[in-house]
Amino acid sequence: MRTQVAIIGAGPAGLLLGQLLHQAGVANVILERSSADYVLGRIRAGVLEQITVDLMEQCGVGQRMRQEGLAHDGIELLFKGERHRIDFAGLTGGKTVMVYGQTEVTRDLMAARAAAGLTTIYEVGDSVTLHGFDGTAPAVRYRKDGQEQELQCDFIAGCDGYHGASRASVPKGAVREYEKVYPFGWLGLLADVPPVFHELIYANTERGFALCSMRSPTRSRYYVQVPLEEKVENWSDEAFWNELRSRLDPAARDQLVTGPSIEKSIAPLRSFVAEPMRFGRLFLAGDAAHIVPPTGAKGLNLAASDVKYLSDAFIEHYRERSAAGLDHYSDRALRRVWKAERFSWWFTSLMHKFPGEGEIAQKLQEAELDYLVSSRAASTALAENYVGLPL
Ligand code: RFL
Ligand code: PHB
Repeated sequence: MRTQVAIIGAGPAGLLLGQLLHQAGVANVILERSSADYVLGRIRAGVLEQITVDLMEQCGVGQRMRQEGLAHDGIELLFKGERHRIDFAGLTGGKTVMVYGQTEVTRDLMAARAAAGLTTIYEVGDSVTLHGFDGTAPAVRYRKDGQEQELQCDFIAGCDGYHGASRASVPKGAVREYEKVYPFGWLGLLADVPPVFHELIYANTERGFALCSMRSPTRSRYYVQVPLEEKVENWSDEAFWNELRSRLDPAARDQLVTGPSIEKSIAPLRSFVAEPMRFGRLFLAGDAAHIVPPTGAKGLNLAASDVKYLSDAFIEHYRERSAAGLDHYSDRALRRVWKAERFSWWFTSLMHKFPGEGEIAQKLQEAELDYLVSSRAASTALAENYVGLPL
């Protein structure tokens, strides 16, 4: 089999790239380790920047998002037992974010891909190997239904997440990796109960961080910070609700509606960047190249901005026979990546309890939060990063 761009991974990065390329007449095939249902079953991101919303529209998959997504023009910060609003729209000249789950983004993109008759090969397991990307004739080999197959291509797009095969195929000396692992995780719970509040609440408490988010007016997503070694089996739904309640302000505590969990999982928190994001004819995008802790809601949005830069570069290559966009891809993407890394690290550091740091750390965080909500300059810095820096 032969195609122009071989895409590894059918997460948001791979699916979005495939759709943008297809719309510009660039042929592509996606190889995915797992099944479509498995990919859809992972509960992850919930907040889309306008840039991501615009890309979904550009792909022709904006309709359901427009109907069911929830536009949010602010968030609430809870500290010292009180909530303070950050007015995104007022501080950024009307900018907002969209609450629409990653599962729905992925579902819409998968449906559009199937409707366009594009090839996605699911369930190739860990068989994918990358060849010849340092030369002019790259290829991807994989096993499907017990048969060895080869996909020849002009370029490979590695959209296969943090644990994927793409970055792992690059010779060790050619890539520099920067990493910070945080000493805690997020225990998340999804339930069909109305959200405690119509906006997201980010809470700094002496018991640790908590986040109240949502997927719809009837489906809530909540997180509490837990020690890194914590096991999800040790958390009954009741224990989760009690812990969450203990981290809320009295008004939110009164409003909290609990119910059985649909999903419960623990995510570790990490900051990670691989430089560069291009190796000959292999280009990395999304979590394959970088990870942010989820506090800033940036992971999916960075995958989207990478894909915007990369699809523009591929399209320019095929239309104009120009390598300029491809040559600039890594530098352009990394500039935006590092700013989102900085923001996510800062917001994580401000909102979480770090083991062993003592009472002074809590006091310093509270002083910074107090400054943040009382200074227009500081609030604006938070708002403009949260809604997304320009492309
Ligand atoms: P994905 O989604 O990991 O998709 C990669 C795909 O590649 C497949 N794959 C392979 N395929 C073939 N061969 C191999 N060898 C392969 N290895 C892997 C995988 O099966 C998978 O289908 O990466 P992508 O597309 O780059 O998308 C990135 C986002 O998923 C991620 O950044 C976000 O989920 C991060 N994130 C959030 N981002 C936001 O923008 N806003 C948020 O509110 C937000 N909240 C979150 C989050 C991530 C979280 N967790 C669980 C880490 C909340 C949480 C709790
Ligand atoms: C979510 O709804 O899953 C979510 C929202 C905001 C974040 C992280 C996760 O910062």
